[in-house]
Amino acid sequence: MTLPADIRDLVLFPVIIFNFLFCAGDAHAERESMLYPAGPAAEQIARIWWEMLIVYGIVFVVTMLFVVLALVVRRREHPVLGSRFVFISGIGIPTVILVVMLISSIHSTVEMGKVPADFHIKVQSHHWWFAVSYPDHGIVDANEIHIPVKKVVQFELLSHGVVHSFWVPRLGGKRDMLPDHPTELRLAADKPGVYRGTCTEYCAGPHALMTFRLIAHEPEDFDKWLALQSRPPPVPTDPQLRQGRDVFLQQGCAACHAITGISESDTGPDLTHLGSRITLGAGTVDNTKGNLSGWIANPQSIKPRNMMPPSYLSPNDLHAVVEYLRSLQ
Ligand code: HEC
Ligand SMILES: [Cu+2]
Repeated sequence: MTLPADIRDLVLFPVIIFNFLFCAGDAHAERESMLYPAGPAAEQIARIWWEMLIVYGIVFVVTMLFVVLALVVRRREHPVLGSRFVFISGIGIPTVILVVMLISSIHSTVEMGKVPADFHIKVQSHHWWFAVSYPDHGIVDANEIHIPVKKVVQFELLSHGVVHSFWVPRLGGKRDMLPDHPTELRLAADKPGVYRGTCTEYCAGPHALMTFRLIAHEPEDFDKWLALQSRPPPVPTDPQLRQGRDVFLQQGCAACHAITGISESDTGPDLTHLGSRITLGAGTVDNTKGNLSGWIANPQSIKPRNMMPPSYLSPNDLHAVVEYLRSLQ
């Protein structure tokens, strides 16, 4: 037996809500849902969400009771409830509820924008990855953002190309990333940890594989990280690493990728700190030796339709460039 489509949708609705509430993550995975807020902005958003769920849930139940009442009570000459009741419950009460909810959400939005920023980071989206820079410290990175905990970080957001959107569900709201028009967003994390961020505006191609990691450190660890990253990578002395660097410079990689001190292009992600990255391909796979070799040999097999062409390196050159990139911390 197949149910008519609208009945099926009605059945699906509670299933979706149930999934959203209870399956947003399992015990083994990170719970990357806005229902597990880890910062002040996200807490405000989660609070509004619960308020809305409860208030509108009550409205829904009460409305359904009246529907049932209308079905059960036999038609009479004179209506059971007069037109005054219809005006109050149909126009008066909804108007009050909507105005109260509107004021509550406007209030939260204003509060979120008011907090003064302690730290400044620029993020620019590209087809289909994120360039990250720390203008006050001269650090450039990609697909990974490091912040100190309990500090309000002001993100300046920009896009190279089409509209993308920046979202770290556990830390706050979404903000569009537009070409030629910087937008800003302030976020803070309460606890150290790795938070997943994503592009949340459909941007064609491998949009679903365009994520980043935001890593919140204790202040001392963050200072160590800053000091380490501000230094250019050491010139390799090991013969294999030297060979890897030469492959990087001579086989076209340097035409698209920057590594501080040896190349400058910003067509692809900056690779100065590739060795310390958690993922490859903007969150597509873990940064392991095997995945890195696979990525360089044929990035399209890992992230179809991304902008990096396959390379045709000899096994020996591939091995050398992998070792070299892994040495860049
Ligand atoms: C035509 C430009 C271009 C060339 C040439 C190129 N790349 Fe890329 N590369 C990219 C782009 C664009 C990305 C980002 C892909 C994505 O995630 O969507 C990328 C991603 C990468 C990544 C993953 C970085 C990360 O953080 O996710 C590595 C590693 C890499 N390239 C290494 C190389 C090496 C080694 C070579 C030379 C053999 C090379 N690339 C040649 C454009 C290029
Ligand atoms: Cu996108």
